[in-house]
Amino acid sequence: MAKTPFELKGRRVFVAGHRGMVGSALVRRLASEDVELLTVARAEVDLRNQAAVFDWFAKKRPQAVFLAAAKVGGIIANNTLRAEFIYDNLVLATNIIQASHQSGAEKLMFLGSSCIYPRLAPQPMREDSMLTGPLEITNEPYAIAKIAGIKMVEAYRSQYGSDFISVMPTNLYGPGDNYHPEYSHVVAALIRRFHEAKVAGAPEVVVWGTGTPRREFLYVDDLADACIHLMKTYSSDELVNIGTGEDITIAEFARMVAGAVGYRGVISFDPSRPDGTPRKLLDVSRLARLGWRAPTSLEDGIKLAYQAFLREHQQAAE
Ligand code: GFB
Repeated sequence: MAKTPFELKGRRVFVAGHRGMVGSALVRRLASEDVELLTVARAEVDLRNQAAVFDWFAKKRPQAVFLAAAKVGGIIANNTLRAEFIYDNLVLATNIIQASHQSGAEKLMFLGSSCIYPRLAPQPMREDSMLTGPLEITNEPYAIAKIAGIKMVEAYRSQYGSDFISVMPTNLYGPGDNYHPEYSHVVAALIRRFHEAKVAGAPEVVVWGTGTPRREFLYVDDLADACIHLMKTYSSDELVNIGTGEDITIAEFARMVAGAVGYRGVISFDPSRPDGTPRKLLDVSRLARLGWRAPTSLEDGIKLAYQAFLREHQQAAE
C-alpha cells in the first residue's frame, strides 16, 4: 500500500476540478513536475455523472489523481445552497474515488476542508478532532460530504490496500477565486468590495458579521505546493492539515485588505450577517514534521491576490 516516495515524474496525473481555484493552482504547480497532465472539460464529462466518469477513467487510466473538484463557496452559499453542497460533493467523491479504484490508479489525494472539524473544537484543531463534536450549522452539508470522502479514502485503504490519502486545507485565497458579491469567500469578497469602493470614492465599506471571528488564510499556490509534497512523500490513513498555523480576526483582516487595495474610507460591520465558526485555526504540526511550511506571508499573499483580481477583472471586462 504505502509506496513512498511516490514518483510523479512520467506519470499520467489527473487533476479533477482543473478550472477551479485549487485545481488551477495544482495545474500551475505540476508544470514543473514533468508529468503527463490529464484534465477534462465539464462539457465533455460532468464529473457528477457516474457512467461518464467510469467510462473516462477506463479510457484514460490516470496513475495519480488529485480530487480537487468540489462545489464550494462562502458562508452564505454554504448556508443557502445546502442541497447542492451535499449532493454535488458526495457524488463527486463517490464517482472519482470509485473510478480511481476500478481503473487501477496508484495514488489519489482527496482534498477536504477545515470545516470538517467540530464548531467548538479545541484550537488549534488537530487532525484527531474530526467527529468529536457537532459541526458548524452553516456549512454542515458541505462538511458531511467532505467527511464522507475522508471515510471513503480510509475504507478503500483498509479493504483494497489503495494508496489513497486525505488532506485538510484551511481557508484558501488567490488567483482564480470566485468574486461573487454574495456567494464568495471573505477574501475575494473584501478585495472586490474595497476595490469597488476605492474606484467609486465610497465613504464606507460594510464587512459582514461582528468582525470578531478568527480565520487562517493560505495562499492557494502554497496549498498546491504542499499537495505535491505530500503526494510524493506521504502515505497513511491519518489526515494532514494544510495551513499556516496563524490566524487573524476578520476586523484586522479587513484593515489589511483595505491597506493592500489602497482604500482609505470607514470600515463598518453588519452583525445581521452570520459570523459562522468563532475560530478555526489548524494545528499544522504534523505537516511541519513532514517537512513543509507555508512560504507566502498573508501580507504578500493579499497583494498577489489583489493583482490577480485586477487581471481577472480586466479580462472579464474585455
Ligand atoms: O470566507 P467565509 O465565507 O467562510 O467567511 P467561513 C469567513 C468570515 O468572514 C465569516 C466574514 O465570519 C464572515 O461573516 N465576512 C465578512 C464575510 N465579510 C464577508 C463577506 O463579504 N463575504 C463573506 N463570505 N464573508 C466557509 C465554509 O466558512 O469556509 C465552507 O462555509 C468552507 O464550508 C470555507 O469551509 C473554507 O470560514 O465562515
